[in-house]
Amino acid sequence: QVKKKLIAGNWKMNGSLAANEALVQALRAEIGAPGCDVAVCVPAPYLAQVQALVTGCPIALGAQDLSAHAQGAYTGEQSAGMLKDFGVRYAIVGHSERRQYHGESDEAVAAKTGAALAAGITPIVCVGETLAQREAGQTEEVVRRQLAAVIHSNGHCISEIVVAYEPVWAIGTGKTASPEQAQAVHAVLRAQLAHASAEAAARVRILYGGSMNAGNAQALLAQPDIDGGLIGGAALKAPDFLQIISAAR
Ligand code: 3PY
Repeated sequence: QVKKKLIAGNWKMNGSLAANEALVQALRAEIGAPGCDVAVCVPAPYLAQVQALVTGCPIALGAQDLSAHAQGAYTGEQSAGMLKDFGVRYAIVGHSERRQYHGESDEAVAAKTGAALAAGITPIVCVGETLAQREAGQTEEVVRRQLAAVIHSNGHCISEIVVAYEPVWAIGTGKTASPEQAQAVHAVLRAQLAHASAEAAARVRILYGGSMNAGNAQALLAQPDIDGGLIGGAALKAPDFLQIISAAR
């Protein structure tokens, strides 16, 4: 059985009430019945707004992060339960911007993955190497280490996650991994999932992220182990995001 692809927009820290409404209305007007799953991962203050905007259309709501904790003295954080209250279906965890600017370790990312799974939110677990690591020939070792931490502490429900391979050197830089470069890493991740369980290898969608856009989406999505995209800048432009969704049919 062929997996349905997933196209998830990562709005990052962009948007406003007015801009979000215009963007979602433009998507709603054209999206029709997409042949893939679609999500938008929005800044936390706009979850309620976007939850209302996507009601009745095939766009799922996503968050960009969540706390590993259920509640308590964690100023500034949001729990999986709170996200569930707003209809959140997906949560990005371990985006490289969180790993880089907020010091999130592999263990922290694994704990957040567990918190999402426990609440019935699908975690989109991001892995990826820096330019220095790629040039040092460490790509495989880095992504395997990042995914291993998540598998190690969530092994029993690992087939419920989504993985996103986002080479750090391709994030927000306009540089994209070539379809062959991306496929090579996706195959490594697939093999690692297969080692955990055959079910995980078959079910887990491995998205490519890192400057996927309307121009390069088709070639990337044609690769055998690329099951969708986590889309940065192009997710903020309705025509571009719609074109990527069409490429994922
Ligand atoms: C990008 O495409 O730049 C992303 O980081 C998507 O998450």
